[in-house]
Amino acid sequence: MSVITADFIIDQNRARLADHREDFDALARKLVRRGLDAETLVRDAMAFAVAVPSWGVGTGGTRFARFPGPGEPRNVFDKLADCGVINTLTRLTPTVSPHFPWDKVTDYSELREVAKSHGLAFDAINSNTFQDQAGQPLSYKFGSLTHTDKAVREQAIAHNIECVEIGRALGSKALTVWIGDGSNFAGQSSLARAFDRYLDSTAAIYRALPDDWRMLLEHKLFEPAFYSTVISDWGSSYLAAQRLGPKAQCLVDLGHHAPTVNIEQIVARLARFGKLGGFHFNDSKYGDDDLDAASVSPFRLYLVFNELAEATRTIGPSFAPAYMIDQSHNVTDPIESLMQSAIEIARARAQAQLVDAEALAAAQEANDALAAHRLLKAGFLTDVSSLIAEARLRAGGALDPIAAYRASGYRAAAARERPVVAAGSAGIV
Ligand code: RM4
Ligand code: MN
Ligand code: MN
Repeated sequence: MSVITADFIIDQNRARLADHREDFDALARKLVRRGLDAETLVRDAMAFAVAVPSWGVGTGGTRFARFPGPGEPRNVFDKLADCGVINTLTRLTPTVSPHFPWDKVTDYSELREVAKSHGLAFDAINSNTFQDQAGQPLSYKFGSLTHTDKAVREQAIAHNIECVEIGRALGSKALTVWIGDGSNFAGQSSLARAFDRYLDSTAAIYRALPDDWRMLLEHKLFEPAFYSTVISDWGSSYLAAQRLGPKAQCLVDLGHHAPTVNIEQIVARLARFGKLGGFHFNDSKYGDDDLDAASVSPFRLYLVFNELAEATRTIGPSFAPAYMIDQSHNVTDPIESLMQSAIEIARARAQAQLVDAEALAAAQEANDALAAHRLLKAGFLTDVSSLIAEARLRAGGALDPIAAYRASGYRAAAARERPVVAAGSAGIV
């Protein structure tokens, strides 16, 4: 498999270096006029990282079809190789968030070593009780952790506990629990009892969680259930996290809300009460929850990071939500999409650091709505491309990761080495 070397990246950067210097120097001068130090901001940008989802490097699909791309990963080892490319070029994604049983292997210390050889470690483990696996004794057709049958619930609990065990071997410190449980008909299931069963089942998983682990409860408005979803919103996940205890926190997947919901406000609330555990970054317009981050609403992503910057200022360094991407790539090369998304996430974060928090607070106190709005928007209106590119450059990454990736011929080499996966199957992820 073709490896993207440091020399290749240096070579790729050479032709872009003079333009980059000019842009970065101009931005640094502009920032000085605003009382900001570019050097500090670059160092701050270099400290940022976001995990990539192991499932994101394969081509996704819809309910209607899946159109596989060339050189798709055939197994978790291929996935790690692809994730390694993303981090090598962007220097933003040193961890991978795996999904089980999709990424199951027999030897997890080997998997950890292979990840390490690609410069990667593992972030939050995702359990999967929204599908039936071959040979599985009991079906999740009517639910998993909230199923009416205790035996099904126990099977789902056991799977989550197994995920924790795997996670320990992989060096992870968090378990993300998303379930598809819900109903398609009014009256099909008891809304009250289904939530009670969720509390009981998650309590059993919680008891098996190591002390230094977090359990991230992920809510989703709808799909695959279309009438009711057990953990449909942040209220439900907050109630459960509150009931479970300090190791349980809420995970905000940006795509899991109704189109007009004020997500940044949810972020502010959860952070304020110590229950903001992590993110799944992506974007959405209507019902699809897995479009590329910032491809539809970059301003919303910026507003989310503005709340995160505010929470960091008030709470301090102990505030450390897990940042992960969760996307499904149907029409792009997944490696390109994930690199682009990681860069857009880093951009929104860097922009949010430019807000003059004191002046903003003063304008808010004085009820000067327009001044407050202009102060808030100042970061979003600043082009920080060269700042985040400088952070990448200093970390050994590419000035233009997507151009470098295209020049590397990685996908063509992967296509030669990895036989085409059979077409025609549908699937959301
Ligand atoms: C769900 C949810 C979960 C992800 C699966 C694949 O919609 O976002 O986080 O694990 O998709
Ligand atoms: Mn998600
Ligand atoms: Mn989703």
